[in-house]
Amino acid sequence: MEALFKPYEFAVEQRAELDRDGHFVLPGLLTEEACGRLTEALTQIQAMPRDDEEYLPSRFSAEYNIYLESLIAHPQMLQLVRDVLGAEIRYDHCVALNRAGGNGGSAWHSHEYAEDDPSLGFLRVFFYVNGFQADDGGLKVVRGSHLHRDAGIRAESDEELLAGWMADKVHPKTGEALAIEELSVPRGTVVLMWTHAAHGVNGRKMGSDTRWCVVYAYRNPGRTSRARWLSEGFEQKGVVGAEGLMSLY
Ligand SMILES: O=C(O)CCC(=O)C(=O)O
Ligand SMILES: [Fe+2]
Repeated sequence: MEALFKPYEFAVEQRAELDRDGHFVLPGLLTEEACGRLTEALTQIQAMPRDDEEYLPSRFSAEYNIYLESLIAHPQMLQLVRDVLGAEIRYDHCVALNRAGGNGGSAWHSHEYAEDDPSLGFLRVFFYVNGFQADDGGLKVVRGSHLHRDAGIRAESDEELLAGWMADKVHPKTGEALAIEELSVPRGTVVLMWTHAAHGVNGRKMGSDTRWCVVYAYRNPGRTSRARWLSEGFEQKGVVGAEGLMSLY
């Protein structure tokens, strides 16, 4: 099996940071070989016709590319995910997040899963294959926002988020004021994020190259998941190593 990650540390301290902040950055974690293969895979996804409204090749990326499929159950992927979620995990989705020059980015939002049961986690694993600068397709976060476990965070701009959802809230663990943070990350970076974290994406500059990115999402079973994008055929396919990971419950 080809290595996916370089050596890294994800022990109790790092896990505690993820739980406190809502996200955790592993800079340059992807091997050079993995970056090459991912670029190839995401280029192929990007070239597929997306005239249908469902954007199937992006939203079901692993079903359209064998390398992306193989990462669902890559031993290093599963180890990292289990270090966060524990032994009982399910695959949720794999979505290509390529952003070409001029892409408008994404408004502020959070995602749903088991709002009433914090023991059920939902983890997003972002692969920022060629990284990004804050002002060029950069991911934005609000430390501590995930602890509110609010699936309904929505804002069109930083100002709207500040004046709206953030206005009357603090970091539930530290008591500190909430703040918007713009990340910049190098090539090969992996970002872990709890799904209830507030996040948004700055636009990609006109004339910039494409930001190659894919997200893999996993969760503790227990609830239905709105984002569970996999076809029945794919669930039944028997992806090697993913036995027991593909079912809803
Ligand atoms: O494109 C990105 O960097 C983030 C996309 C996003 O919000 C998500 O996949 O949940
Ligand atoms: Fe998101």
